[in-house]
Amino acid sequence: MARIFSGIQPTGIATLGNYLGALRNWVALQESEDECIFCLVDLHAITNFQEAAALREQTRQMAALLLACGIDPARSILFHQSAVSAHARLAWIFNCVARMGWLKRMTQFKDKAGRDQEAASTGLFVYPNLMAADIHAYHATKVPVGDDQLQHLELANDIAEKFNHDFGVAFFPRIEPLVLKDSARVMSLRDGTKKMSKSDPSDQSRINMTDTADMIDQKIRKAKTDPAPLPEHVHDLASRPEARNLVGIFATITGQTPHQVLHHFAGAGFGPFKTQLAEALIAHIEPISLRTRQYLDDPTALDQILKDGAHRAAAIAEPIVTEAERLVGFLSR
Ligand code: AQP
Repeated sequence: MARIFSGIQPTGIATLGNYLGALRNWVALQESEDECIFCLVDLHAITNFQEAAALREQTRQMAALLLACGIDPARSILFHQSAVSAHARLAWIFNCVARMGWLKRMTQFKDKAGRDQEAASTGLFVYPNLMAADIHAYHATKVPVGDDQLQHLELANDIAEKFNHDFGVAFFPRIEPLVLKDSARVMSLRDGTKKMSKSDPSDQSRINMTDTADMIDQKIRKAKTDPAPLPEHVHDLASRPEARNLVGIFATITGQTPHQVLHHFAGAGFGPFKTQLAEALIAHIEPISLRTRQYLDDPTALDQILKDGAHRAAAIAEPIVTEAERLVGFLSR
């Protein structure tokens, strides 16, 4: 049995992108023989400023959504990162193992920091070290990731290798990325070249997993497209990022291939396509949204699920990180 670790930032309400690219796969992973640990990475979330009250609400909201999607706390460990101090302690050690040059090569820092890198938090710069600590604190060996995170996983392996080499041990295992088939990359509804993001300033750019049927319908109707009809072949979507994105969403949410979707809609305008896309999304999202609200109606029970999860997570991470601290030369606490 291997251990799987994955995290999501409570930086807003999860989007259809988070759902199709990550959450839906996490639920499926619970069927495997592996032990699953799912973490609401609030330490990562504050690498960009969050209002304190909003962060608390977003963390509960994300927990409720994960449960509503089918994460089962009886089978998996679900908790918030700041509740287990092992993450921050190991991240500090890794800050001292990783090299500046390694971090400077991280493309996600460049993307997220934007033009004014000098104004980015130092936390954002060392974000990959914390991500490495999240995984290595559990000796997890499988991490479900999208393409955009592969570079961070390579760095996590480089850090582990250097740690093992520096201290003459074989303590941290190698991590394998779990590249999931059918894992979809969902793009913004306003710009098909940009990833759909929960922190995009425009709410019209995304479908939130808590949107009502009316909101979903309205956002899909207003989603950017082009004047040409839907083509017959998938390769004809290559230079039409918005159309390609909507066809991709349609295919993923209805369990078809883009080819099958185009076979049905080829030659038609976007009107009828969008109507059916909105219907399919509503049928999928509405029950999840309803269950999320039910979990949020009982914050005490929700907090208890996270506390239990943190307790179980700490029971795994504490001895591993304590041993890492001993190897580094810290006196025991
Ligand atoms: N648009 C997307 N399509 C497919 N997968 C996506 N993920 C995020 N957006 C898409 C996947 O969701 C998981 C959790 O992501 P995260 O919250 O830890 O960070 P992120 O990738 O930075 O997601 P956001 O929504 O864009 O957050 P903000 O706006 O706060 O930066 C990851 O597995 C990610 O690949």
